[in-house]
Amino acid sequence: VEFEASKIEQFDSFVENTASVAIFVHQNPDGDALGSASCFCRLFESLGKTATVISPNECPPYLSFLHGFADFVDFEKQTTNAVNALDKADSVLFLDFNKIDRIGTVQKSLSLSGKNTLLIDHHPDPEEFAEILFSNVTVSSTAELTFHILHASGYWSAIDAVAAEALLTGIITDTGGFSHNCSKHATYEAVAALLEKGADREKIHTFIFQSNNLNKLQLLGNCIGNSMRVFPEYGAALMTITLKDKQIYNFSSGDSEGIVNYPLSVKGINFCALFTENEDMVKVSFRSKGTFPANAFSEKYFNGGGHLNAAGGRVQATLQEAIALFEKGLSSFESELKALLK
Ligand SMILES: [Mn+2]
Repeated sequence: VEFEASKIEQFDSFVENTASVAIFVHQNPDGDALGSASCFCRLFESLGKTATVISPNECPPYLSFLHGFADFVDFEKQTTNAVNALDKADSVLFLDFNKIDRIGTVQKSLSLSGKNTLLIDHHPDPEEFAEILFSNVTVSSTAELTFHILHASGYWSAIDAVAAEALLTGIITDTGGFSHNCSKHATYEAVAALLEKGADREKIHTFIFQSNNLNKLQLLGNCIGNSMRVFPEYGAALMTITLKDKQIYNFSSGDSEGIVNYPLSVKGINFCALFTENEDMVKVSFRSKGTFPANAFSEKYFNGGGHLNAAGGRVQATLQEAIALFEKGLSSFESELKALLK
């Protein structure tokens, strides 16, 4: 991953000119967003600067091993803290999202005038809401892109094992433990350099993939065993988590992480969706194999977007209406879906 020298100079002066930074991640932040945020937190602290990570909503407890997690500010629950941190900040860093509405209602409190702003992201077609934009869709994750920037910058020597571990967490989670979005050698160069810094891969693996609670495993069982509907003619499948399921399985945010991927393990299923029912809307996650554009499907029917093989969206409708919309979408993408079945 190459950068123009002037871009790296911009990054270096962003860090240098920062005394206090507010770091924003997207709603329902994942290991990539919070891993990248945690790395920057550590870096700014080690340089004697103040960093506050602000999440639009709750940070999932499975990531609580990340450095600084206890101090990450949940905008919904700690609005005053978040607004104070933003007021004090002379710089704002946006991580792992391409559209400003990914931070939800936080937008209303976000005044950027007089502040230095930087966006680092790997989603396609970013809006230009920051002065300095690092956007690259060929990398596995924002964490990997952050690595390449830091490695090219004057700050690589300031990265310690703690910061490296946070970045490795982002790479591991966004690739599903090195199963997707990781066919480029640059990803492994990043991994090698982070291991050399002392990042503990086994520890991350244990926290991310071997710290399940029983409810979560049983929710997965319900999704696959009871809720799954297969559409063999399209090579597609859907699963649901209803409000009632949330009660039964004592659902908390992050519990559905990874569930959407399971139908793709079946030969002949190339596209799948997980519908999560909420009081006011239905949230949908999509996964696909090969060339099928999960992002275009989500954009057209579910006000969403994302990557070719991993996308998300939402719709203000009942669960039944959302499923009907999915079926309508399948028939409109019939030729693309059937091409993959040959
Ligand atoms: Mn990401």
